[in-house]
Amino acid sequence: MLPTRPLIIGLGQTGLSCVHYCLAKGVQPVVMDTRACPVGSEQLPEGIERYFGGLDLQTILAAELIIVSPGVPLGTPELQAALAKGIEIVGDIELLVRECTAPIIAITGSNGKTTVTTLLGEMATEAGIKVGVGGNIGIPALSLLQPAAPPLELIILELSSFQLETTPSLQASAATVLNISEDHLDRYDSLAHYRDTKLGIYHQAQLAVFNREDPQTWPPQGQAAISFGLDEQAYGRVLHEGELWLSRNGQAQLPVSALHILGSHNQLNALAAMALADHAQIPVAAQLKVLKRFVGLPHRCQWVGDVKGVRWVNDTKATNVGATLAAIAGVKDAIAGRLWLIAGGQGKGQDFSPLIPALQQHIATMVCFGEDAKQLLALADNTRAVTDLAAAVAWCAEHAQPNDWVLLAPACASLDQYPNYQSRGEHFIALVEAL
Ligand code: UMA
Ligand code: ADP
Repeated sequence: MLPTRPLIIGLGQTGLSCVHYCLAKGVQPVVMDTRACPVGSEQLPEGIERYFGGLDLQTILAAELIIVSPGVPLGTPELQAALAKGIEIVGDIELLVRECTAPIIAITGSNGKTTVTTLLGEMATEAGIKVGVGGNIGIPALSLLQPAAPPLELIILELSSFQLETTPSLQASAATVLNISEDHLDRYDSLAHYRDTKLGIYHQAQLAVFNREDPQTWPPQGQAAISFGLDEQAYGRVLHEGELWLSRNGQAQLPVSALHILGSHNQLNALAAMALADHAQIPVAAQLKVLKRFVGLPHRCQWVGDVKGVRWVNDTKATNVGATLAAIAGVKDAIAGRLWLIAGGQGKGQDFSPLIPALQQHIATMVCFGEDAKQLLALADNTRAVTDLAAAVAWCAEHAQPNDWVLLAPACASLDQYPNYQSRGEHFIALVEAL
């Protein structure tokens, strides 16, 4: 039950979906946002009480329930004051799970969430299941609750650590943490804090699906669990008819060569999707059909074009070091010439040093731009500073030779120079097309 005047903090996609949810429940929310003119304000229905340009402590402390957007940290002093006063603070995902009766499959991890969420959603659709897919993938979860539509049989949620912080009642049918590598350390005080928040996804889940190669993803002892990895166990890989196949309990299912998505990280993504799909009783035929046709998502190791014999690849979604390393590992064996890397932006407090071995072994030059370029430049000698992405593309176009590849995999968020990672990727594509 919602109180009569819930307070929504943060407009944007999530806040707007919460406004519509409250109105559908016959409740008038109050909206607050630190920005003077927040994204989404033009879509806010007239008559909704609003406070823009800062957080009003008096209104916050008078609230019975606060619904907070994922981008607003719980550590914000005004929210801490509300918690200290015993005011309940939840996120949109909590409202969804309190309401919906369909089983929920919940997916988190530092990287691969959107790929696995999309694969699983397509598998369910292929099997004729009425499925709703939402969450951090960019579809606010509450928009899945459509009273007029036939009820959903399955809900698949991509969840960020921010969303998990405010979802205490998630009791997923199956939940996975795909992998853990450094990210969002501007919001968490340590990697352990970030990891523990992610592992909250397993709380009261019927089945935990974990990455046996990454101990940071392992669920608590005693929880029902199944693993995926690159060896022969459970969901894994076997040698069959002279090549590697994805496998289930040692039984070959699909040759790795039949996948269009590159790299062993994407094989792990496929195996995680299979494990979750089995739990959701999605037939194997539907799983394999989707795995065979899936060509990957835009902005993730996306082939942009070949110009004068040089291949250009857009992996703007590599917003942390783990994703950049996965992208390099995924493409390196396919390259006859050299690999040029474009990186930089906001580092979010990450340690960039895990890039050093890859820079030494696989990269001709890393061309760096953006707010945290200095930290990247300090990693190795084969680095080069430029002012922006346009200059990076121009420099690589000048130096790369036929058979070389140029990879945009920034290891950083884009927000110092772009509204989001997509805009950075689209700018890159436009720059390459103009060469
Ligand atoms: N805001 C404040 N004060 C703050 C911070 C934000 O008032 O201190 C306001 C902003 O002005 C904004 C509003 O809060 O108007 C909402 O911001 P939001 O950042 O929560 O954005 P949404 O549009 O609601 O998008 C969110 C997720 N954003 C974040 O977690 C930062 C989207 O994930 C998600 O797709 C969407 O909900 C739907 O569920 C994006 C993301 O970057 C893709 N996620 C991070 C990631 O993947 O690494 C976690
Ligand atoms: P997320 O939604 O978690 O950001 P995506 O599927 O959008 O994940 O992929 C984001 C980036 O992470 C891409 O750049 C991709 O190359 C890389 N990536 C995808 N899957 C994995 C994985 N399993 N391990 C490491 N990196 C990955």
